[in-house]
Amino acid sequence: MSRYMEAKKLYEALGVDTEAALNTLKDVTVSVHCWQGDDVVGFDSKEALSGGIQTTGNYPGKATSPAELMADFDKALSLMPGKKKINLHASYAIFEDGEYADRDKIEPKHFAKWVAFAKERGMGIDFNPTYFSHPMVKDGLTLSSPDEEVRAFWVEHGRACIRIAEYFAEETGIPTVMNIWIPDGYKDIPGDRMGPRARFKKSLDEILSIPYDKSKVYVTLESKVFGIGVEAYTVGSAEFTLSYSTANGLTPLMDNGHYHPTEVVSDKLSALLLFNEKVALHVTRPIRWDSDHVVLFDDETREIAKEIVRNDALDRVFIATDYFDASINRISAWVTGVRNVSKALLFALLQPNAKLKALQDAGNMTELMVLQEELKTAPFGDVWEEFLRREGVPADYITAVREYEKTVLEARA
Ligand code: RNT
Ligand code: ZN
Repeated sequence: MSRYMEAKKLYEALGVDTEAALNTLKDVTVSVHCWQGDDVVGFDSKEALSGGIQTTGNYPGKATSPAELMADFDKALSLMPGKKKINLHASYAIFEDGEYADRDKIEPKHFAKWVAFAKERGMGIDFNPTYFSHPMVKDGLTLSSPDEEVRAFWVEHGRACIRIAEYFAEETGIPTVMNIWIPDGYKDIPGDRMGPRARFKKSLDEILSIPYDKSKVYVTLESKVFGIGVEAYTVGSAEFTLSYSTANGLTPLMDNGHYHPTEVVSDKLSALLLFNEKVALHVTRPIRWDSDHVVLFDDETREIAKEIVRNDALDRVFIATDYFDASINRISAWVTGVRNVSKALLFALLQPNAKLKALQDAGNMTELMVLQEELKTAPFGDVWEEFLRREGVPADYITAVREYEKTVLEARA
């Protein structure tokens, strides 16, 4: 009997249907961030990465043009099982023949190549206005700036991005998630905490006042507790973004690197799911701070996946990855992190969730602990390998990554 067939039997004894799990997983979409491929640099400006986010490392071979980024993304995609979307930032606009448009003036046509790329692969596109790495970020501020010229510039950027997001949805036939995150904040104790938040609120109102089809574009708002250089205060705090989302019919987005280190997103999901039709996630791995390490198959990633699965919310949670490691092979980083999101979802789908709930409701915490521990060493790997086999994706991906490194990445100057 094959290892999968044995695993299937063992899971059956635990009350778990592995076939149902595999069938569900193959239809779950994960939105893959494009910015792992070039250390969040983009194509529209020569500015260094700013906004309190940082890539560290100098691994050779990063993509420096649209053609390279697309080729690398393709390579990574070929090693990832399951359905995918591509998640772009506005800074990845593609200008041709010497033309250029600043962020307040970008148009759908500057993303036509990405649309062609996505359509050829049957993928949808998610989108992000880029409120960092740009000279109009003044004193670290964008939509909350007291300088009207700065604030107006970034409002126009937000509006331009909504139009582009709608174009993506129309072209691909798949709704676009457009996530707003601003880096605004202060390094040290502010003299006014409400003023910047009031201006951010006004800016969001102005951006969202343009008409757009809410069944095609889901605007999400991402919170953050602190960043490098904005340690004392961030304008887009959790309370601000949640309140704004709820009051204005947006979708809240939680990045699991954006909370105090002992807070966990896995515990927040059920609460948000009770009050929101949709919830969005940036799955990342913070080590001691919002360090954006490659996602691993670790406890919190599994716990997040369990909350999505056992609350029957696979079609209500927009799952996206958000990390950037420049110290290792970037294709490997991409594939490892995204595969781990799928792996965690499979792990969650292989839990006897009804049984676990029943044990809890019966107050039987003893057996709940014992069963949860037993499940950790159930033959999960055999079911995962079966998923890869059915998806036509190799279990060993480092061989393909090394081959690509030799033939493509090392040839880059
Ligand atoms: C920053 C946020 C944000 C960015 C990307 C590049 O802390 O997590 O989502 O990482 O938009
Ligand atoms: Zn994020």
